[in-house]
Amino acid sequence: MNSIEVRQDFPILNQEVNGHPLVYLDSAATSQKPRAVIEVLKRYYEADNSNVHRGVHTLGSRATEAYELAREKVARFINAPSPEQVIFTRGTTESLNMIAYGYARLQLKAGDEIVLSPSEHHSNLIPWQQVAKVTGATLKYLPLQEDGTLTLEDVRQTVTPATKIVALAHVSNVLGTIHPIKEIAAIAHAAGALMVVDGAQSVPHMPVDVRDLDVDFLAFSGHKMCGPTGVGVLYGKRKWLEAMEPTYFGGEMIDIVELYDSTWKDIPWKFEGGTPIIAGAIGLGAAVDYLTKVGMENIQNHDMRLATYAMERLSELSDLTVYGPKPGKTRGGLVTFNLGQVHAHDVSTVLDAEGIAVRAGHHCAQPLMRMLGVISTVRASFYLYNTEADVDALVHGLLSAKEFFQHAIG
Ligand code: C6P
Repeated sequence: MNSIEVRQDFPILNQEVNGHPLVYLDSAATSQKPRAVIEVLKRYYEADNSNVHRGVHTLGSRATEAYELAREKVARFINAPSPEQVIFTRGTTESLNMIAYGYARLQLKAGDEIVLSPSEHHSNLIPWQQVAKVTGATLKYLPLQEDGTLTLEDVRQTVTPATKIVALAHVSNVLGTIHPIKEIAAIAHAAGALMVVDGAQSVPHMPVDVRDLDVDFLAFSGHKMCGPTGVGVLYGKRKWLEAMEPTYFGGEMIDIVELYDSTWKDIPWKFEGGTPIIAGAIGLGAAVDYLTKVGMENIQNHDMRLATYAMERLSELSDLTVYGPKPGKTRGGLVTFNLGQVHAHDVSTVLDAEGIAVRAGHHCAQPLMRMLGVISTVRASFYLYNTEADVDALVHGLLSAKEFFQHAIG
């Protein structure tokens, strides 16, 4: 994979910001979109736009065919046993809430346990807090090692026969740690619990095979994997999806409606009430085609190589605290750090003046920030279109920030 060639597929990267060539290092927040995806969206709206599963006119059939084909592409991408196990949602947040609301809220009771890690994104934390509140179930947190990793021994100690759900991010959006989901799923299953995986930061960056990992549910977002905003995926094992209640009731998801009761369609349609995210799903199908063409293993190797290079280059800078796995240890394609006591927003503002886009803040992981003893961090995240030159630009920008805030760093 040649990231310099890949960059040509992303028109947005070819611009200057604040008088400097744009260096986009915020793909963990949202990725940029290749021309192939933009063109498919344009073509859809110019030629095929229509509602799906309703009219029998030609445009309606074309839109329905394209929408269902996108489902097949996504199913193949994660090696789901069937397309019916792929539900289009608005994103990871909605997918996780649907599991919590439509499955866990109805199945769990007082005395049951939900096991999480303290580094979860709020989207994989607050829905479980809500489930615990209404069912009387208990939240249990796995201990995190200093570098943000989990040990399987701790997982074995924490998961008990009372555990009904283990819900974890595959890759942390703050620390870049990659959790051993396959091994954790085996421990969860041995205890009779379900494995729910937040794949927001893994599915875009590495091959994810739901059958190999043997996960019960997987949630991810289209916009972080070259697809449009507003579309995401909920994958589930058939038996759990069949047991799960819809979250949204209305048009399209029904079988028979009577005055006092109604019945639902089969999966996946019972979960897609109302006009679904048609263009979004078709755009996500195009994104999956694009990523498959580049090769997910190539992308994974590329992102990890850039993170390793960034760790090396950042170690040249004094006054920088880098969080997560130590140099030489496996990490996903991102680095999170602070410059002395300077607020992350201030560092980010100086970087922006040099055309460098990073994310600053608590990254929707406030409990983790508290564990790290900070209120915010700066995060640079990499994707297939980033190059070593982008990392060099980041280091240059951080040197400028150091100079600018020398008085605060001391
Ligand atoms: N993290 C980040 O900058 P949505 O917003 O529904 O597409 O994804 C939510 C989400 C869930 N889990 C993880 C691990 C995530 O990283 C995210 C999104 C972005 O880190 C925006 S807060």
